[in-house]
Amino acid sequence: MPSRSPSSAARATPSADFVVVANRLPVDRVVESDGQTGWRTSPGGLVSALEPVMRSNDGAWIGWHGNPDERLDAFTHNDLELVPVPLSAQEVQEYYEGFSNATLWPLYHDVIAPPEFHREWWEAYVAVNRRFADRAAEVAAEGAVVWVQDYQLQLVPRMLRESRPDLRIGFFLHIPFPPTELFSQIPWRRQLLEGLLGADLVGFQLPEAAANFVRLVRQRVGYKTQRDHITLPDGRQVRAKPFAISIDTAGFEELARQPATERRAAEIRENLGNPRQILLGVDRLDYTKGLGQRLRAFGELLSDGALDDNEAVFIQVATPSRERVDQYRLLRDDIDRLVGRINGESGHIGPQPVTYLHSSYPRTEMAALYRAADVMVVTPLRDGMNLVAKEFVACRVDGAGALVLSEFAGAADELKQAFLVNPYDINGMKSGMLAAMRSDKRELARRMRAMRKQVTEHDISAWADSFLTELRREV
Ligand code: ADQ
Repeated sequence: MPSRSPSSAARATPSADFVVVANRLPVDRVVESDGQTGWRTSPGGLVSALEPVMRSNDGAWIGWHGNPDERLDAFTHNDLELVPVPLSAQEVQEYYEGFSNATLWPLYHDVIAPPEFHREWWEAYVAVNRRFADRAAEVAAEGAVVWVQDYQLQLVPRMLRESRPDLRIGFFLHIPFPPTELFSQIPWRRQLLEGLLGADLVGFQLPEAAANFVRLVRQRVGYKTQRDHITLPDGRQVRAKPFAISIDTAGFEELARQPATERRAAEIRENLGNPRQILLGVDRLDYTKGLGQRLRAFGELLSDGALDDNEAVFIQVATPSRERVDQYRLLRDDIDRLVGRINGESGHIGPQPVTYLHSSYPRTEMAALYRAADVMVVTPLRDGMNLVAKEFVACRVDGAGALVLSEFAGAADELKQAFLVNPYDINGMKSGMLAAMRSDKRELARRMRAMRKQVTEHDISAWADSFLTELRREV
């Protein structure tokens, strides 16, 4: 249920033993039917994973509330202490859209798009990181655990340690951490490394990312390193380790098992004209996700005649994101054109080969889509993890369905029984999709069983527990 406007629950700055610091608060503003504004918890695994830890530890969550040029007091929502950090419209442009999403994001994703370097953006990034660190310093109780999230806040650990050496500070990077050759392009590379070194534990999705970080620290900062340990000149130890993020597996399974979900999945298939094969893609509209390559491969399977017109359809859900960043606007036009071309060339009357959807869906609809699909196609050019792949597997309570997965998604490390493809190799993707469509049921069930075991044993609460246990461990 949305809670009433923040003022009704506004309170003095809390004092918390467990503090999460993230770019966004885990709530979205909603306007109710009576015109009043309130808050609704945003969907997403991170908040549900951290909620129990927050409740049992007097937790607080620090983050931007999503509206520029507005100051808000701390407030509670569903018993969670939320501490808003204000951002001006110019800061949103320079710190968030600029340095975070047009410098760091492309650079950390293999420079798929060229990163832009602007000194004003960097200055805004420093100023905003300072504001988050100052707020965390006010909110954290003596000896508290503070967990800083993601690439927007890499300077916070050091800033916070300088003012609050009593704290235990963890940092987790949700996106890839690049190899030294790419990271070294950043004019402010040393400051970023030193920012992260303010933490006791720096977590990454994959072992290679942790190794990249340790190597960079040795080369660029000159500190002593031994495997995943870094020793600072004052003797303090920093650990860099992998923690592959996951999903609320049981929650997705439960949704997928509901009769209403099964009915909806059947209805989706029927609306598409009962094709033999439904292929599905679900992504934020982002150039890292490899949407163009994937659709091109599918289009060629149709135009080559490898697939009959009525044999297979592709549902691509692509939620627009970061629409004020130029590269995202260009991508949207490209994909619109590509979908139009594939559908235009199909030359038959009836359901179109590609159903292209921009909407955001509730979890129940996502579960129905995952259950309706025969082949889930997840082909990012680079992805820290990719939760969609894991959600699909969790929803296949029927043991059916095939996953085509890019080697360059973090999830490929765990979901080894997927049909693994190189998204830059269009012929390889065509063969991967065909193999997934043509495999017999027993082969698919064998693969799915192994993948389901992986996501069941490694869910999001196991991820949060292992990070926090490692963070609290004395070294
Ligand atoms: P993202 O790049 O956003 O995350 P991903 O891991 O796939 O990518 O998560 C997307 C989430 O949004 C999924 O939970 C999915 O269900 C949901 N979603 C997508 N489209 C939707 C729609 N139309 N309607 C409703 N929900 C939708 C970043 C990194 C990833 C990393 C995660 C977590 O880029 O590599 O896995 O953080 O660390």
